[in-house]
Amino acid sequence: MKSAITISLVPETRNGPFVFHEGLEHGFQQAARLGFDAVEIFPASADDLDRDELRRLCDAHGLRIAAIGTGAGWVLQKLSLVDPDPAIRAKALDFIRAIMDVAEDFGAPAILGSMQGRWEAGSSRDQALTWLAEALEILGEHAASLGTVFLYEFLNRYETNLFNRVGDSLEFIQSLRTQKVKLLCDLFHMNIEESNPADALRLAGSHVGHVHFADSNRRAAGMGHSDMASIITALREIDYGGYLSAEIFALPDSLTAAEQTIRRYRELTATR
Ligand code: LER
Ligand code: MN
Repeated sequence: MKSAITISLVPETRNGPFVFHEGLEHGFQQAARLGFDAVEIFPASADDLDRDELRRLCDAHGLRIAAIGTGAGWVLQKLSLVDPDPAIRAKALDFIRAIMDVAEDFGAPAILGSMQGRWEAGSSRDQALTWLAEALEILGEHAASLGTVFLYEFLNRYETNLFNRVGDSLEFIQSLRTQKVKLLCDLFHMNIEESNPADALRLAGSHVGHVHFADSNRRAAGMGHSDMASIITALREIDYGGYLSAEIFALPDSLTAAEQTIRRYRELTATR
């Protein structure tokens, strides 16, 4: 397993679950200093990402990009893949594809979290799931053409009414023709929704593509009451070799959250 820490470039998410908020240079510097393997970036859009700058930062700091989030399409523009308006769904797809194209240059996948949206009065769950499936087929095939995967993140019930748990999400992605959609398992959402997060990870098995490493209260691992040791055991059992990426609140502050994350990551992954 590998460690990663989040950098948000979106001022509107200052109080959201991201550790660093002071720009790429600062985030890369801190991540490298603390010994993380990679950073996960949350940009306002693909236009926020300058390939040359990212290349320079990765090389200068010896870091990789673990993944790139697309949630700002929802936060800033209210774009969703299940909006009843076809023009908005098309814009949402373009927004995500543009981020995937940059991410691919760094061997990183893009994430679909908040932009999956939710079904509202005026549409139906079945209709929303049909739109979501259509979008994931397109994005999965786009990922295949780029030689990467696409990450679908199920969220807790307060953030989406589409999929909240591994079981349903797994069944859904396995019903797709594309094989390139993997699950992003966010331990914060799982703590709310799963009866046993470790067993849920075992169920997801080889379909786990990325993990958001957060404690029960969305603080750094060790600052809440999740049983992280059992979660790491489950990830080992399924041979998970991807990232534990800290998508957490910068509490009590960015540096403390980052230091606690890497300390706990090392403790958990040191023993076999
Ligand atoms: C995105 O990764 C996520 O977990 C959502 O809760 C949006 O904050
Ligand atoms: Mn997440």
